[in-house]
Amino acid sequence: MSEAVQIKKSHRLFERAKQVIPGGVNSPVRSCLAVGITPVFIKSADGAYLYDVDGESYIDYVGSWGPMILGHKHPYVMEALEHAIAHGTSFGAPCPAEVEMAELICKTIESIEMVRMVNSGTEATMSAIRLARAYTNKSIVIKFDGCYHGHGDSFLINAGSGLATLGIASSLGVPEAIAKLTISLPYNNLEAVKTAFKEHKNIAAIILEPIVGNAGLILPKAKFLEGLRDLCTENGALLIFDEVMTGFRVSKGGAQELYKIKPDLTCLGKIIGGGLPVGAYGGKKEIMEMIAPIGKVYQAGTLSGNPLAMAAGLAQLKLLQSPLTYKMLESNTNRLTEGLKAIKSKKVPLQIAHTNGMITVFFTKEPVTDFESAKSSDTEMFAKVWRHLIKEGIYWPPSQFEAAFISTVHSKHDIDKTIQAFETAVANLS
Ligand code: HOZ
Repeated sequence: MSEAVQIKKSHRLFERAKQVIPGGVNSPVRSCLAVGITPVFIKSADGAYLYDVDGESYIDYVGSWGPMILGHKHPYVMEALEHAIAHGTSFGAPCPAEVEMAELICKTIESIEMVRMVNSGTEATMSAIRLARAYTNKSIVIKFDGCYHGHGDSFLINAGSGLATLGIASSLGVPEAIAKLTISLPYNNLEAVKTAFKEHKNIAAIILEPIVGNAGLILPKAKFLEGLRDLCTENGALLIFDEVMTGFRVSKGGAQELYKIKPDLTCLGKIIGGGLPVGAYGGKKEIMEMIAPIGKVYQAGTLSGNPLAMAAGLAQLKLLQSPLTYKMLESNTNRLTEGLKAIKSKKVPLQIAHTNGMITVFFTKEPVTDFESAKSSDTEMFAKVWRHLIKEGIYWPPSQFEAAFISTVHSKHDIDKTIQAFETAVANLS
């Protein structure tokens, strides 16, 4: 790609943006601060590709941070959206599509008997812990280091994603009284959770990404999720799975289907909006019926169940009912994983973690099993590789602490080109 052109338009936009948007971006990671360039501004997307304002194209492994399982601008999703938009953009009143959406989610994810739509994953997780606190009449929430559950006050403690990317453990502005109600423990460490339950009688819930995507990709060790399930049941706490990135991606029924664990509550997000702003939380009827207007846990939203978001999301979820989708996703993920694992370098240590549709390349000797080991990754090496990839027309997440997303429409050629670009980048490091 021609750098001169990129600097011209994207750079000019970024300069304007910085005057009126904090840091020039509406979400920190996309600023590309961690990889040492100014961001490219995207004009459009199609299939597995992003197109920037300077006319350059990129093979996209961000996929809007998860929802683009079928690629950008899928014709069926676009048609559903066009049909819905002809009827209006927002009603602030119930609409048929939200009923269909709730039915489809309850049918697909076994642990969800009732579901409430919201507008983002952040809203879903914030609402889920309020509900857990009300149901258990307890206050403390356990989360795990490196997991990210959106930017609610209770979750910004040793969190992954943008906080890890910027190298900050927690956010200013979270009152100590609220932070004190969150215990953050090492992921994959069941003993630490057992100790916490012994020390605190007031634990309302454990919330986690059953497969971590926000510290880079980290898989649960055998029996970790099962152990959490048992500890919650024994101690009268709720188990909340944040499946914003894994729901409908790692398998149709999410990580809970893959690992056969039934959480009490599940948080969903962008994937069920097909790229429009959506979130949802759901679970056992007995718990969900505590929500207003029938129960006394208050939560509301003008744009919740928005007809456009429901139309796009429903179209995507209907397509995802086909097992073929997951076979394609698996085959694409395996091709990329095997290609990257075959890269040999004596000087550059690589750890490659993957699950269906998600992958992370860590630059460390240690196997990555928790946030500490993820942080042992050489972020300078990551940044150098990233800069090579973007020059080669590959849009990889601009942070070591984010998973990359693979779609069904990445072609063999796209994937092989990506492997080749990684190989050259790694060779340049040695
Ligand atoms: N923290 C988000 C992904 N885990 C990134 C959001 C964005 O920049 O759009």
